[in-house]
Amino acid sequence: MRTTRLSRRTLALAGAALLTTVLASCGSGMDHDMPGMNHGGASPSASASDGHAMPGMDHGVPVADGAGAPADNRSGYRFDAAAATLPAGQPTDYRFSITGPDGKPVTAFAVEQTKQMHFYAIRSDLTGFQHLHPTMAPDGTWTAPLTALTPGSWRTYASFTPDSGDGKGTALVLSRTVNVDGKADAAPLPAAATTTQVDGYTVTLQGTPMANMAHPMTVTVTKDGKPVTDLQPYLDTYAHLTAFHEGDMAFAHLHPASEAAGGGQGGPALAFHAEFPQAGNWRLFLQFQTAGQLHTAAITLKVG
Ligand SMILES: [Cu+2]
Repeated sequence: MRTTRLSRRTLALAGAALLTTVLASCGSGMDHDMPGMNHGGASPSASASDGHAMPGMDHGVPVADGAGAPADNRSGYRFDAAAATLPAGQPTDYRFSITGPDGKPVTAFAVEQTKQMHFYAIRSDLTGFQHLHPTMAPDGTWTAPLTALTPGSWRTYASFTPDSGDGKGTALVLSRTVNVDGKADAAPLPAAATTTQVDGYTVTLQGTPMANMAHPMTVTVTKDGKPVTDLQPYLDTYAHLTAFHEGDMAFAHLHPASEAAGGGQGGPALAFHAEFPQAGNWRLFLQFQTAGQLHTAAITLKVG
């Protein structure tokens, strides 16, 4: 699989419910009933909230993840892209902007996990994962330098928190489709597994998440049968875990239970708060760093 550049962040399709409220509750006091938040109809559950009252969680800004089918607008914010079609087989700049409820491009974004904008691209068969940090021009136009894309139907995701206007402090994930020219060969989704390999590392998942329930999950990294204990902070944690749902391509970001303590001594076990908004197969991408190099492991997880 393709490994892209560094990054990390918080994610999940905003707009849905549980995740949004649950994660908002561990931020800095953001209320789940704040205007502009789109809950998609579900209501928070006390048990899920309890699962988040963990020591060591400290999101610098309110984190409001949500979940649901991908959408290009939520809570009055719209994700506009310059092109609906991109060329295959070559690096391509993907330009986009976020329009706010006032109809103007948003230019003020809160920094989350060291970045104002976290951007993802993935093909409809959940291959080709890219996680980038675009740069913004003064007029609010973002440019994400995508590496070469394979032909087919793709989705892009913009994950951000406006720092002004009606939606200030509301974490959102908006998504668009984009077609890449050429004949598409869809790859079958690899079968669900609990372990996978990347760059000589073995990544093992523990936990049996259920849809719409907060659930702890642990990722363990080993190499040659030995625990890996030299994980470096990747942005502000030791690993970044994002997931995409087979079929509708819903997006989820799994929050680490604690931030990186600093230095290069993370691992081998990393705890996450797993909460998947839907049952079914999810393709997980775990990104971690050792010796200055980013590794991206992919694994299919079946959520009951
Ligand atoms: Cu990121």
